[in-house]
Amino acid sequence: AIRKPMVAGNWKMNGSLELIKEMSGAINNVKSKEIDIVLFPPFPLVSSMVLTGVCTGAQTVSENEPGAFTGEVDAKLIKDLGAKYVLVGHSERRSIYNESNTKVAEKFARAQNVGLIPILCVGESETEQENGKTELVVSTQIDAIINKLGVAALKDSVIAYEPVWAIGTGKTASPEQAQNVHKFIRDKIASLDGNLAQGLTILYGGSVNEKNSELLFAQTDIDGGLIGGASLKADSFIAICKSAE
Ligand code: G2H
Repeated sequence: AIRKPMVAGNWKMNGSLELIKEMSGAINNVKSKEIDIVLFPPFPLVSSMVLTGVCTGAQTVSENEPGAFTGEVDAKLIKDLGAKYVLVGHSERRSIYNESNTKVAEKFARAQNVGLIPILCVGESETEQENGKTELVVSTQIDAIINKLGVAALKDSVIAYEPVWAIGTGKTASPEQAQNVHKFIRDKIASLDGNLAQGLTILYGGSVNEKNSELLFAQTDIDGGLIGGASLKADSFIAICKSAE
């Protein structure tokens, strides 16, 4: 493959020190040079995860510089703790915490400013999908970044396509369905910068498990996965990682 596969585990508001121990042990056992494995624990566990040697990311970040923003977390601090990645615009942040495309673009910019690699999450809702709006929604979400920062900003980033109707629902996009959207995303970016598009890692997320991961990851434009529920169980997560090799 031209692009190195990536498997990212988004723990959401789950996890514990015990789970870090169990999961890092399992991941450090795999020691695959062929795939990038990254875990996204809740903020209080970021340091502990970094110390295990497992590549670590945060689940969101403040768009602001340090200041009076009670409860928010500064990107520079996340970077200084040793994290490498940060999710921006996860659908739960967009829907539950009303993060707009504008705000997501600000978070993306702030993350890159301090040297974190943003993973931009995009995806359409069930109604949008039923109304044939998938490409429009995904396109608008990506344009929010390109319009603010230019297409070159996507070079040091990852995109995760997560159809909202497939998140935590047990419904997964079929490999063909997902491949079509991934190809749409890559072609869209290729129309602005071909090399950048060829090198861009695009992950699929939404009810990925050890049974469906292999076929999804086998698609030309799917470079790995963003895994929620199945990243909380070592057996499942390791099996998913191996299916990306
Ligand atoms: C989508 C995904 C991980 P799950 O949110 O970000 O979660 O695999 O549980 O659908």
